[in-house]
Amino acid sequence: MLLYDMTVGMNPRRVRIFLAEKGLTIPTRQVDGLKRENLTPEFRAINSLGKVPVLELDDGTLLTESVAICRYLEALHPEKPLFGRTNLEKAKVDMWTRRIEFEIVAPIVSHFQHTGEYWIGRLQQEPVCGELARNRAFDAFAWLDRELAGREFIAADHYTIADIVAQCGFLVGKATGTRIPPELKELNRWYTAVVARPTARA
Ligand SMILES: N[C@@H](CCC(=O)N[C@@H](CS)C(=O)NCC(=O)O)C(=O)O
Repeated sequence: MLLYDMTVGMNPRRVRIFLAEKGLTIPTRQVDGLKRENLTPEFRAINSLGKVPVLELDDGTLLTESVAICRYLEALHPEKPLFGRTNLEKAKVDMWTRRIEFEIVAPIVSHFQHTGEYWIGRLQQEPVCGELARNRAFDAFAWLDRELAGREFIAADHYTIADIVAQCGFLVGKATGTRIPPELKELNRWYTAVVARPTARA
């Protein structure tokens, strides 16, 4: 197996944290986004969308999408389940992972894409869309803060892929102008705990 990785990227970080939580290591190859290595014809032959992560299997199969890669690795290494244990827990982990992707991560990324220097010349930037995304992000942060009252983790009574997806999103927000407001006590309590895990810097 070979993992195409980008150290600063949010989505490859999900896979690295997932691997670290499982105690697994996979050979990696760095793709430099600043040098636009992800947009070369060679890399587009690996992922036509020009995005990382990509997991290349020993038979040459190419798997993209960070959560799909993690799900495949979970099937190979079920110990320390990060996608839920029971049928109901698995459904809840799915539910929360999707809620986090759409409600939390999407506006954080959209704000970054419409305002960040990295995206100049890569995407059409509209400052007003950045502002709307920022407002949407903060509304969603307040919603998640309310949801987390009395709960240690997002989807289950233990750490799951939903927490990983969320913490990687908030890390992007911290660097790009959608940091968690200090008054959101539950969300800050959860975030402080997940980023203190030994795997958070993977
Ligand atoms: N939905 C995909 C998103 C992949 C993605 O957007 N990757 C980013 C890194 S975080 C990327 O390759 N960005 C480079 C670019 O678009 O220039 C996933 O979950 O893997």
